[in-house]
Amino acid sequence: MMEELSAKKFKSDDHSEEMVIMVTGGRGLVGMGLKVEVERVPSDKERWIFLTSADGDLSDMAATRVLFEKHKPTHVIHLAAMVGGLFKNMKYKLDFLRKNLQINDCVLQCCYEYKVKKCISCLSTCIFPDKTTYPIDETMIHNGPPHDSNFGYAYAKRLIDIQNKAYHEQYGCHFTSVIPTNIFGPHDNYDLNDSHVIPGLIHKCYLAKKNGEPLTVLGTGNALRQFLYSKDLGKLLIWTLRNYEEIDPIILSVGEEDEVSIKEVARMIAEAMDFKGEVVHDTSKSDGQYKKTASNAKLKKYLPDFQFTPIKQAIQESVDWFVDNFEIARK
Ligand code: NAP
Ligand code: GFB
Repeated sequence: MMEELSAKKFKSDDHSEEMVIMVTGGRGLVGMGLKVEVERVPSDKERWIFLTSADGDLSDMAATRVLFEKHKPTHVIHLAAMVGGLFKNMKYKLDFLRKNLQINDCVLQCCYEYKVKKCISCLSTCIFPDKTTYPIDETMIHNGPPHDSNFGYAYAKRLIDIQNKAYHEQYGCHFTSVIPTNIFGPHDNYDLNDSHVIPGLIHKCYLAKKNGEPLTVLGTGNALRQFLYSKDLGKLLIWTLRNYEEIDPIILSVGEEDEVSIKEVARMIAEAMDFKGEVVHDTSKSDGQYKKTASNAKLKKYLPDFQFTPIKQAIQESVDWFVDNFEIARK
């Protein structure tokens, strides 16, 4: 079977037939941000399938093949992954490594076997070398070890870039990747211990307001991050699907000037929640990587006029979503 799949059979630019776009991890934070955008600007030529883990375990090759056989996607946006914030990454380094290696191997191999014309996977700016110069750009992924707090996740994600290159060079596959920064928005994971900082602080602030207690921010609050709203990422993923032809990855990030401290983010969340109580810092907890300032110059070259949602507005929308959907939110 491997022999039959020659490079010339992959025609990533042939959009004459209907595109069947299968999104793995379609019910997660990024998947739901993408879905909102797909529904806002539908195209007759595109049929979208948003998979959930209930549809099949993508760390299992047989189950993954069943999904590809059933849906016969022409395009795949691969979002499914074991995901978590700093503290979950610190606790489960081996699980992050193994689970994500397994999922990525199953999905990319099936994309090859089922002649998928284009696959877009999701890396993260936390996978870049810890000791580096700033700003980080797309050429620097493999230049040195990642921050120790999340090396399991980081190495599994780095290997997607290597897999994409190898599938391209050996079989001519058009598999590429995007590199978003720290993402937030509606449908996030609001778990109090394992989530990323924005959903974690939104949930804590909600409880602090309800119970008349202080809001506890973990760490010093001095760490710096570039945050990306899931709805903006949804728009950028559709652009990537329709327009981005490189195998090499592209960083999807707000500008370097839009980097904010965790302290500032906590303040914005408290304001959006109309929380008037005390904000305290538990400095016994880790700050993680101090910063991972990324350049969005490549993105800006392709899309000079792209407008990111202002962070205050995006945080307000995310807080409102959480308050309105408290009962059903993942937490
Ligand atoms: P998420 O909300 O946790 O969504 C990930 C989804 O993957 C989950 O909804 C889960 O499906 C699915 N999944 C996990 N294991 C699976 C398995 N074995 N089989 C099938 N499906 C499985 O995470 P996200 O934030 O949307 O992340 C999407 C992508 O963006 C990931 O590749 C992540 O690494 C990347 N990324 C995220 C961030 C961030 O800050 N969140 C930053 C950079 C990159 P169910 O919900 O149905 O169980
Ligand atoms: O979003 P986050 O967990 O991940 O943010 P990273 C961690 C930063 O927020 C640290 C501070 O500086 C924490 O000290 N922080 C303050 C909190 N309060 C909280 C809280 O209640 N919860 C959390 N989680 N943090 C992740 C990587 O790094 O970035 C992942 O570990 C992933 O692999 C993600 O790729 C994008 O930005 O530090």
